[in-house]
Amino acid sequence: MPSLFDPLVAGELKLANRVVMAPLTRNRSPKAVPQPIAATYYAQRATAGLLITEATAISHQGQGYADVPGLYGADQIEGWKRVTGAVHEAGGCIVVQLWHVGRISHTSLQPNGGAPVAPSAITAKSKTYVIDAEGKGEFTPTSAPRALNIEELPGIVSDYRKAARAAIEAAFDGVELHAANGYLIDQFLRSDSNQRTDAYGGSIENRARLLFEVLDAITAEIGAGRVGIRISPVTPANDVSDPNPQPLFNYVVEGLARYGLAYVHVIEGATGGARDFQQGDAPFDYAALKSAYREAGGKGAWMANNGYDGAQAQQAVASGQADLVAFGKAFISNPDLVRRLREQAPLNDWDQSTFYGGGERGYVDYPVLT
Ligand code: 8OZ
Repeated sequence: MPSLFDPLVAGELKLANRVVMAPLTRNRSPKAVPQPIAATYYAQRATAGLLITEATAISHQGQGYADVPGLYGADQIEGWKRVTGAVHEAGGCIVVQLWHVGRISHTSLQPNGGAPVAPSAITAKSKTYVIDAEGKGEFTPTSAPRALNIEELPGIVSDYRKAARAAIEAAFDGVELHAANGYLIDQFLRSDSNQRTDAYGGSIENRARLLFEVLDAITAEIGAGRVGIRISPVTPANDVSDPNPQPLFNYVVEGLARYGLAYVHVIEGATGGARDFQQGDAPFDYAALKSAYREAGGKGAWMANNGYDGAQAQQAVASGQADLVAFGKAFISNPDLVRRLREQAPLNDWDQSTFYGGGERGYVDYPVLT
């Protein structure tokens, strides 16, 4: 029986164990550039089998929160090089999560103060995080978006491609495509936020078109074995919904099977909330989702996420339900989470007030076991 603490090869990624650090937004990158302290933060957690960075904007247009990092300028690549260098020095493996927020943004964060972009001009009932002139962070309603013109989509695909290239320049081991949590790609997938009448709206095939065009571009650029993807079939995060998620996401994973990806990362239920959260008439069947992927020939590692504790994660891996399990908040407060899970040691509590923005406190000062 496989254990959470066994090594795993996922595509081109060689992982020391099955414990993954989930992507976690921390808002500590002024001007979208990761600071030296980010190298300390990630290196402290390098005993994870895989580190997935916080969501990282592929372009200025793709940014939706204050002080989140990007991966489209030379200074950002230099900032990330410090992180990858420190993680590799500590023996870790790290991929960067590629992010375009779509409509989850604010005019103050967009190029020339413009409207955020979306599949359709529908405002999300959601909030974003901005920092005011005095440096105080606050959550504020997202701005009304404008619908993307079909001629603009190749430019967005190209931005993803360039970010994947930049990831390799910055010495990342690979990338994770963020197709979850109600951001741009998920806005295209779900019928409530996508009311387009062109080739990118309507049918499931049309709504998934942008996702596959982006994957075509990224995998051509850096090789599919260095690419993972994150999906969240039923999350209501950022005001997305679909009345019939099972056929939609079964279609998505069947399409993923043809690439030879490193992994498929699935948020079960409501992001950061209930794992049995439901959209549509029936509970979502995650086992059926995984079977659809495997039956279509998908060989990537299957990564489960959302509120697993150590025993549940071990059980998921031992039973074959998942190959990898990603932990979020527990990794913020336990840099040595792998050791603590292995020794069944108590975990430090997290301090929610230091999740978004700030400095060292709640970032690099959580204690490890002695
Ligand atoms: C929390 C706060 C801001 C962004 C996600 C990137 O949900 C995020 C995010 C989470 O995927």
